[in-house]
Amino acid sequence: MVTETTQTPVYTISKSDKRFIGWHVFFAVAALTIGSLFGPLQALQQAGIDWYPSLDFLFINIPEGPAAYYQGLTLHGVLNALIWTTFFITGFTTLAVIRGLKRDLAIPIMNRIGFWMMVVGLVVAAIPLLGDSASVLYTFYPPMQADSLFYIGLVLVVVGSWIEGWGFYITLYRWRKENPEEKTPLIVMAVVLNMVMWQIATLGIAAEVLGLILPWTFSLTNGIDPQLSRTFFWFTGHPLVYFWLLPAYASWYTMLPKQAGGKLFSDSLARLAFWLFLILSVPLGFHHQFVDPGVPAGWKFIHSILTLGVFFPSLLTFFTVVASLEYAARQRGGKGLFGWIRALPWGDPSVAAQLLAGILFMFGGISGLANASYNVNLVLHNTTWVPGHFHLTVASAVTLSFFGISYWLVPHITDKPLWRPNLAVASSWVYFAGMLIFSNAMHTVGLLGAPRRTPLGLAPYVPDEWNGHLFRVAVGGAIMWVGLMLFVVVVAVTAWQRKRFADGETVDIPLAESLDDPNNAPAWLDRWKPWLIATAVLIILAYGPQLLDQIFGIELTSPGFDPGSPIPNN
Ligand code: HAS
Ligand code: CU1
Repeated sequence: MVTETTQTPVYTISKSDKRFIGWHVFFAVAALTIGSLFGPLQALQQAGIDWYPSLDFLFINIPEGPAAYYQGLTLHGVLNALIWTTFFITGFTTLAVIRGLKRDLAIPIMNRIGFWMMVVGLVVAAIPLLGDSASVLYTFYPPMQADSLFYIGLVLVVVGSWIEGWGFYITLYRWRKENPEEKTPLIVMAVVLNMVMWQIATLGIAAEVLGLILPWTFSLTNGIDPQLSRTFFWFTGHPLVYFWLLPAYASWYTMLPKQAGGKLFSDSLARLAFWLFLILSVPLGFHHQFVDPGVPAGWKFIHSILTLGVFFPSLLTFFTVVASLEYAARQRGGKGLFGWIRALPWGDPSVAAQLLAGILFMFGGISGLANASYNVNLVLHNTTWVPGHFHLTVASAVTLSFFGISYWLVPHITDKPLWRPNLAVASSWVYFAGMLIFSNAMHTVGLLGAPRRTPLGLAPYVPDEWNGHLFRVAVGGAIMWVGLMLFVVVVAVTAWQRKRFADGETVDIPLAESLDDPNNAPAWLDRWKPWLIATAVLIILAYGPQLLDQIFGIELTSPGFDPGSPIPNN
């Protein structure tokens, strides 16, 4: 909605769009709240304290013993890693596109259909999850087999996100037609590129679920090929992590510098980083399959090298974002080699959350480098090191950044001031402190050999030297939960309070200017076609031959297993 004033036209987002974005955030935060309940329960469980069965009244069916752990872990992974992220990202993308282009969505009904399809998918998947017939973890590796409804629900969530994506592409396409001379605003390029990458990436699980899993759960085939399923899964599973990360990067590049009181160091470098993510995010999936016997070593080597390649745009990001922050801090009077860090606006809840996210991500990046190194991976794969790594990435870089974004976004869409900003700052610090303890303990005990995806509190073989670390896992996990609940309370009270902004007062989306003029950025940084072609070519080269080999060698022989019982399903 554009309103003409005496000066320049001002763009305000319509009430109905604000409400629509609000629904995304509502479902995202609700999923995070429920999913995170299992976090401390699992962490305490590692130290031998089993409180999960006491939640019996909340669920349709809580099983006994280790099966209860797997139900909880699946709910934790699906709700936090898949639902919290996807709903928040599509909501944030909607706001970024509308506000970045200063234009309404081209076909609003399309985005609404996509969104409500995601909600239906969530409900459909929740039924078997709560009923303990889908305790297959968020990676749902066959031959573990869940109720068909679980997969159908996930398909609806993914297809819904595609439809929302199409709504964004059409909107951007129309804007480019209307504004042929202008460069796409960086924020819009970043979030739309992320949706395009996601759409290419999810072709993998589409093939896995529609081509292999659903025919198998409907008994149209006698068995499944676990190797091919895993290969399809990781075709999606790796870029999935960048689908989570890029919206956080979009905020670090295009908003955080302004919030910190400065400007983006380089618009061109930022664009380059995003294009590199488009071409490099997908063809790396075998770095999750270094120990898979069915993938030849040469392909693992190629994907290992490409993984080191995708490290590069994150290093670029490190450089550009920290340079922007330093510029801001020095504008604010910051001095010294590192002394400027104190001059950053740490009292702003949105800034504090994102700075703490970035600090934790430095450690997450380092553990990622260890994962990616083929021979080192053989030591840490399937140990608690890996969840240690991904709590520093998706549960820190991404989740804490989304806390930070929520601290201005919720006031923006509700027209209500943030409730208790000091508590909001505290939420991030508490979460940060818990994460430091938790992730350090998970990495360390992983190197000592502790397996991941295992209720160690019930295991008879735990050596004494693990116990101190497992205790730290429990303490860190419990502290993180307190921080997370503070976040939930702050945003919930903000949204539901009666108090509104006084007339004329508002919170706008904080869009940073750049030190270099975006209009001087080279034209090839604003063209989609060459980058899309490069993306397709690289994927075909890095995946094509091995994928064809596995498809032609398909063996639909494995029966399904219910993780709660050792007897095959059929
Ligand atoms: Fe990873 C496994 C390799 C990044 C998530 N990863 C996982 C799994 C998840 C995950 C969920 O190569 C487990 C999957 C499962 O269930 O089995 N990962 C990497 C590499 C990177 C990486 C090389 N991962 C991520 C991100 C994730 C994520 C991001 C989620 C969002 N990962 C692996 C590998 C495995 C793996 C193997 C398989 C392990 C196995 O064996 O199973 C890189 O992209 C990381 C690059 C990051 C950096 C850091 C840059 C730092 C920045 C901070 C700037 C600072 C600021 C603050 C802003 C180079 C940008 C300034 C503050 C001031 C105060 C000044
Ligand atoms: Cu990965």
